[in-house]
Amino acid sequence: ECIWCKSSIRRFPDGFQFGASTAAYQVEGGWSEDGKGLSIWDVATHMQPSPIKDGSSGDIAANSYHLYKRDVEIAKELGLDFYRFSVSWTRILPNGLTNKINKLGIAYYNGLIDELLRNNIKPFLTIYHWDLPYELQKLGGWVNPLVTEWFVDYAKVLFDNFGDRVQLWVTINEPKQICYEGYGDVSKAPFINATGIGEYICAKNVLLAHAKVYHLYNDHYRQLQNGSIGISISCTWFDPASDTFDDQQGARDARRFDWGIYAHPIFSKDGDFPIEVKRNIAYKSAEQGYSKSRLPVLSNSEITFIRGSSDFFGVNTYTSKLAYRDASLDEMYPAPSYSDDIGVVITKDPSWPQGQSNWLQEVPWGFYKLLMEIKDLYENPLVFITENGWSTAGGLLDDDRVRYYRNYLTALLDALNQGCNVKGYTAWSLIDNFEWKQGYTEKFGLYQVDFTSPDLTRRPRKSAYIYKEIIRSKQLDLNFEPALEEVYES
Ligand code: GBH
Repeated sequence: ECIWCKSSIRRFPDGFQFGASTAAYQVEGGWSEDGKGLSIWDVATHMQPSPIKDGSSGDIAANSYHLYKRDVEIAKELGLDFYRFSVSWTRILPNGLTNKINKLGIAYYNGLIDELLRNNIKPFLTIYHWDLPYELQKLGGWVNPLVTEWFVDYAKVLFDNFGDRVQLWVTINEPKQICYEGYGDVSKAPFINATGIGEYICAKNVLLAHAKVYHLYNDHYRQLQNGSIGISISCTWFDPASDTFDDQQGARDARRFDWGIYAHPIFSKDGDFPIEVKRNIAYKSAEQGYSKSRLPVLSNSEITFIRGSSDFFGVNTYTSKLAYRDASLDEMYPAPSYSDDIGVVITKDPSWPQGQSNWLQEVPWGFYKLLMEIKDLYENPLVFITENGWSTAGGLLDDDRVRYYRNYLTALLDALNQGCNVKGYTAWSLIDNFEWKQGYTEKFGLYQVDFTSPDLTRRPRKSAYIYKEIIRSKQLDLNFEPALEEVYES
């Protein structure tokens, strides 16, 4: 029975916050303007042959570097409580390190933050959303343990310059995408193929970098600046493909590897990596002849340092998958590899609605189960949904995105009814943008951006009117329809 498709009008709790998100490299453009240094994505998108599907780049993107006032106007039109954006590390520190602080970079974000505050919209600042300084990548990037110090030095500059006005912070966006996609499966810059080893070294460094910045804020800024700081972890729900014990265990292991490896050390009572992850990797490593586990150890002091280092759990979630165990798995994946370590086969149900992104299926009950498991595993932490959204090929009449948002928000309301402590929801994305390796072929915006027009015109989609009404009324009315002339004539 469908628990999420009840049709009555349902209300969000008082104080529930709504926002929308973007990330610097995906919207800003201005890639070499005003003293900005090169990031790994600037370098990646200029490689020949291009690793990007349509050969495009974020050189100009949605040109938010120059059009940020229009972006804030859009946030205002939608009635957002907050706008989540990220800072480009090399716009602030062109070489990655603090020997040179770029005043014009600071000025850009001051302009954006002040414009938001003038419009009564809270700035929600992500310190790192994947655009590592290229100079630091030359030194190994996220697999060099020194990255934790580079990251702290950078974050300090942000707290010093923006912390008087910014009270919502995310340290790092989506550790798995940084580590596994960047150092495991070559689907994100820096495209280093070291699966089975690289993503685990990265995982430890990301956790320590995050925790150091949390403690920096906690010890030196919180009292004066009075904000909240957390981390955003991408969470996919993996459901067992059958109800056998094996498949249930397999799906659980898939969840532990996907997000538990990052969430457990921070949010669980005991800290450290999940037992399932430690056990699988240790077992396979021994079998493969390694002298110790390929998963780095967290020492007792590191466990203590990381545990509890977040004021909230930022959940980025889009989709679900099915997982099952298979006896012939040994031949299926290379060893060592992340997929081999998990030990499951991943599929999807062909009946699930499909987005424009091949990985994206609409499974609202998976969102509900995810929130319930986070509540159970981590003693009902404060949760912010920091990303959730749907891709299309384009067009203003995005009825499938409308359906997705309504069904996911219904699942969220169901989870709130069960006592989940979710305080806010963030749509990905405010506007169409550069979708990493997919270039501009997948659109996530509530507002369409016309990338062929010189002024990168933004226009609201149907989903923007729907979201706006949800925010205005603080309720979900499945029968609300905006006037279609409005959608076409805007
Ligand atoms: C987010 O990443 C990013 O933060 C954002 O920059 C990006 O534009 C946005 O999403 C849209 O992609 O189901 O096992 O096949 C989300 C990354 C990649 C996470 C696909 C879930 C599916 C894994 N997602 N992944 S699986």
